[in-house]
Amino acid sequence: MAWKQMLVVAIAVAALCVAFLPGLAVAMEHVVGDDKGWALDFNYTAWAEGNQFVVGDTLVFEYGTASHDLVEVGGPDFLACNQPDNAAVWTSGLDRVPLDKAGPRWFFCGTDQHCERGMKLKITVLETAPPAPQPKPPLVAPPPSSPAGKLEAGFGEAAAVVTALAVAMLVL
Ligand SMILES: *[C@@H]1O[C@H](CO)[C@@H](O)[C@H](O)[C@H]1NC(C)=O
Ligand SMILES: [Cu+2]
Repeated sequence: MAWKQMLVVAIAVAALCVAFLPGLAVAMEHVVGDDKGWALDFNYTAWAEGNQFVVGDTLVFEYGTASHDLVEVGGPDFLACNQPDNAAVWTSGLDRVPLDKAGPRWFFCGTDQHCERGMKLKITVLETAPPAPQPKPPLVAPPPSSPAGKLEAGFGEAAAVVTALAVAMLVL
């Protein structure tokens, strides 16, 4: 393949990426507990409900190492606040936990009775980010042009790609 053709293909791929970028998720860092960090007297259940966790994201636990640590366990040990010998333990005070697989993860503080006092976090990691919520439909009946509107939106993306290709060919 000539280098010019290869360049056109590369530009087309780049244009496609840009056209569909809004649909791609960006890896997120979640500071557990927000400004409260990893601490007592915070409802981590409610915090988890207000966040979305996707594979590739990272949990960041911030805490004073004199008072707290971080332990990851399985579901039954989480319920019982039991720290088995083989549990993963972090103690840096600024622990970054990569969410590398989908499914539930269970964490608690292994200090004193902190787990029993609610210093525990269960999250569910999603394989991919769910689609952004659609805007609420208007209360009045939707105009009959709705499907055409969708078609136009799709056409807009296709047009962007075609335009990028045309520009690429003109330039080369
Ligand atoms: C924490 O928040 C969850 C969800 O909002 C709620 O069901 C639960 O009762 C709260 N726990 C405490 C100890 O307030
Ligand atoms: Cu603690």
